[in-house]
Amino acid sequence: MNVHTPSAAHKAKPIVAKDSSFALDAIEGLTHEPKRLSPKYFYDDAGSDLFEQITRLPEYYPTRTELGILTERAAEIAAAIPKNAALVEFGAGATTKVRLLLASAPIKAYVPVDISGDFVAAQADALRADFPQLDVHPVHADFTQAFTLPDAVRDLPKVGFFPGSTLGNFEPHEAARFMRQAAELLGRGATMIVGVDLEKDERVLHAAYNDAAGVTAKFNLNLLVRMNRELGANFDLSSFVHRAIYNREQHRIEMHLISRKAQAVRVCGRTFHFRAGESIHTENSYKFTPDRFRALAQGAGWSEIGRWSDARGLFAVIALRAI
Ligand code: AVI
Repeated sequence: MNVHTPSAAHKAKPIVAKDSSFALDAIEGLTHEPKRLSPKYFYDDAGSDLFEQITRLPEYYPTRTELGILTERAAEIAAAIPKNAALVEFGAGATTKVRLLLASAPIKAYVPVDISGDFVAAQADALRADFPQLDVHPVHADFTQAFTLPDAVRDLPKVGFFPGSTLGNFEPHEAARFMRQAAELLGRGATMIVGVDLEKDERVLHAAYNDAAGVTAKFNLNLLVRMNRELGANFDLSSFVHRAIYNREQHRIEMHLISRKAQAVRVCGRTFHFRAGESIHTENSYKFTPDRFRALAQGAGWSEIGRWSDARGLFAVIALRAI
């Protein structure tokens, strides 16, 4: 799976060819038993807008809790950042979070890395205007794959930034691989600041992914809307329902789209059969205890140097050092 930090700027795509990665992944996922689709396809224009709405829902605590930590503990977090550092953000979402770091830490250069070249360029321009002393070097790349940093930041101390608990949308082996690649990219002695959603009362988790206004349901169902538009599919939205459950053994929220009845659906010119009650598994969102996160980071070459949490212990901002 290949998750990108959600942003509202990923442009609407025209109808895609049947051999596009979306088409190939959809066919593979709907053929798989149990059926599945990658959450990376949530974020078309409509999905990115819906995600923005999710971040403002009363039940969805992660975004506002992380922002609270970054604001209230700014001085301590800044102390973990070396002078004249290059800050490398994996996935360039809204600039709200990075602005908090830029305002409080001695950062010389900012390197936003995102698969959407247009978006990352627009974001870079906005930051250049507001932080005229800052060198901004956008990189247009898929941050889950190997890429190189701009020459201009080669000699600066490196700080990775991966907020938003997006790491939780990776499978555990993918999270470990991403963290290992980040350690190699940033180099020994580098710092990494990661937003981590913590394991908590299941009722809080359940509410966050089953909001009363139904925005998360719309966000999940938008995958079907997208397949209808881009893959010539004929999903009837009223015959699928959103379900989010907490899988305690796997420490993760699972999102599913459940078929309300036995039905056949056409996607990319092929027919896929659904049983009544059958699921398409669309997302995992892993939750960590501090110990489990520390073990994951350590196995990938990082040691923890700081951890800041909210009073309720919902979310943590964790600073790591590459060893
Ligand atoms: C982007 N990611 C961290 C969100 C999450 O909480 O796992 C995506 C999301 N899915 C449903 N609501 C929000």
